[in-house]
Amino acid sequence: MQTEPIQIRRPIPRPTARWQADDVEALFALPFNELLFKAQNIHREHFDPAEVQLSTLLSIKTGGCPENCGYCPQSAHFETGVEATPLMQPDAVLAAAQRAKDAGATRFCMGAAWRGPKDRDIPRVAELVSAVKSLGLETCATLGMLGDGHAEALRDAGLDYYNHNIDSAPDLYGDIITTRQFDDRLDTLHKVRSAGVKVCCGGIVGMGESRTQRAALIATLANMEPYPESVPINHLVQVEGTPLHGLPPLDPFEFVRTIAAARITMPKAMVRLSAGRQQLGDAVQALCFLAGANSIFYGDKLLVTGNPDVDADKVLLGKLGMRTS
Ligand code: SAM
Ligand code: DTB
Ligand code: SF4
Repeated sequence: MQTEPIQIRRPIPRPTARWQADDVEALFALPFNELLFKAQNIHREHFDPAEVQLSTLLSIKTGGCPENCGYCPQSAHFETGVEATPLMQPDAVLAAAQRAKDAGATRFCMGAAWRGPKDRDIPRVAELVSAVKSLGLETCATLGMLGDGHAEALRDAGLDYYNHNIDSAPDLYGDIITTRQFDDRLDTLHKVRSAGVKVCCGGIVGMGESRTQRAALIATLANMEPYPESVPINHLVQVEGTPLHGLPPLDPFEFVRTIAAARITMPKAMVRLSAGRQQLGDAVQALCFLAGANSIFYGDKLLVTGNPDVDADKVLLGKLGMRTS
């Protein structure tokens, strides 16, 4: 009698996340020196450890934002004293970009306090992107949630990077912002990737999150396919009038650990020391470079809050023997 060959049913291989949040938390739990040693070794496989990249920010449209991000001084929901302004004119943006280039920046990031641009805003921002690109700078924009076709139009104007942060671990997001969902962020990030624009995506620490949530933030970034080319790690700048003002400060070593975890899990990304450098001070920033940070926001201002001034940064980088790339 003819018998049917036995069918061996193998389980269909499913893609597994590169990083489990538990594994990232285990990195955080390493003895500090061991974590930094591991991060520095990985850093050296991919980068010159003495090099740092400089990005300058400009707020091209400030304040009056309809979103209620609990950390943000530009939200119209909170009394922070930030005045709303219209979108800047191209000549003023070009002059700021030229100053940034003269000071040594290689990337220029334009930020707008929008929930997202309207269709009619896109040609105006595209004009700004082309103008900045014509100076030979890398261009980045952060405008909120993008609609269909926006990323493509900005790409065609010369946009190299789009910044859109996930900001927190998914399970903390709803405590910080209620006017949009975590998945809205992923949707815009998908649009940016699909258009072939490079992704700048990171988060904020010091928002009252647990270590488990810091690890989950890093794991979420590291599991993106592919992970972001640029990863800005912001230390919350507490601004009076915002709901997150008055939180107990984060232990600075936790900030350094977060940088190290980002470097280990995203070995080839530019890991940027972003908001909060003024509060961190020189010694903690030096530890962050040891932990694998290789980029900073450079210039006297972030979007509306302060940043170490250019001269102070030149002195710090000089003392550490770091070169700009
Ligand atoms: N409106 C756009 C958006 O939210 O994507 C772009 C500008 S928004 C100011 C860009 C990022 O700045 C936020 O995602 C957040 O990570 C960071 N940010 C804003 N306020 C901050 C603060 N007080 N401290 C640290 N980072 C902050
Ligand atoms: C990012 O991750 N941090 C920058 C940039 N991307 C747009 C913004 C920091 C803002 C800090 C508070 C302020 O000055 O508004
Ligand atoms: Fe608006 Fe962006 Fe600030 Fe949120 S972070 S309030 S979206 S400017």
